[in-house]
Order: sequence, then structure tokens, then C-alpha cells
Amino acid sequence: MSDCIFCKIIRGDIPSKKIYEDDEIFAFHDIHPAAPVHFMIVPKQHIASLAEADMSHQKILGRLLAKAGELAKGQGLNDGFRTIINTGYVGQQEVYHLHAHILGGPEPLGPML
Ligand code: DGP
Repeated sequence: MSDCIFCKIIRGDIPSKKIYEDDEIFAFHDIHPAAPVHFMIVPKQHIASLAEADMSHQKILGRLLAKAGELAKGQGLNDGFRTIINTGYVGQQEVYHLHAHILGGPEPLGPML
């Protein structure tokens, strides 16, 4: 999608601190980190949110999550991390291009709920 900010980041039209890219997924640091390490993994395919995802997306969504542990370890998160996918208005999603937040640091994160 031409006006989607994450599509622009994937295309390189907007700079980002990229940590990984392959033919299907892209990972980069969040511009407003909520933890010492905070990055996002996104599908290159524009899927607006998890609410729009269906079984046709199972391979790409599996790939996205299956890569999380390796990317987290690459960022020094050897003792665990938190994964968040915000969806829609109620989920307080800000950017409507599906993304998984990966958060962590040297100390345990605060309670989420
Ligand atoms: P969410 O609420 O789940 O939609 O989170 C969207 C995140 O995207 C938010 O934490 C800030 C981040 N973000 C928004 N615009 C940019 C940008 O231009 N570059 C980067 N690196 N992150 C962005």
C-alpha cells in the first residue's frame, strides 16, 4: 500500500534501524521504544491487522513468529522477551500494517495486565 508507513519502511522510502529482512518479513527497531530493546517484525505483504488475517496468511504469520526467538537472541534477549500484537481500535493499534512487537531487556518487564 503506497500510503502505509510500514510499507514505506519496507521499501526503504523511510529510513529505519533494520535488524532483519528476507523475502517475506522485515524487522526494525521501534521509533518509540517501550523497553531497553524494542523491535517489530512485520510481513512484507500488507495485512492491515490480525483482524484481517485468515488461513491464507498462516504461512507468513508462522514465519513471522518462528523468527522471533532468533531475532531476539540477536538483540541480546537471552532470558526471554514479550511479544505483543495490537489489533484495531480496542487493541490501540496505531499503525495498520500487522506487526509483532518484541520487547525485552536485562531485567524483567513490568506486568502487562
Ligand atoms: P501499534 O500501536 O502496535 O500500532 O504500534 C506501532 C508502533 O510503530 C509504535 O510503537 C511506534 C512505531 N512507529 C510508528 N511510526 C514509526 C516509524 O516511522 N518508524 C519506526 N521505526 N517505528 C514507528
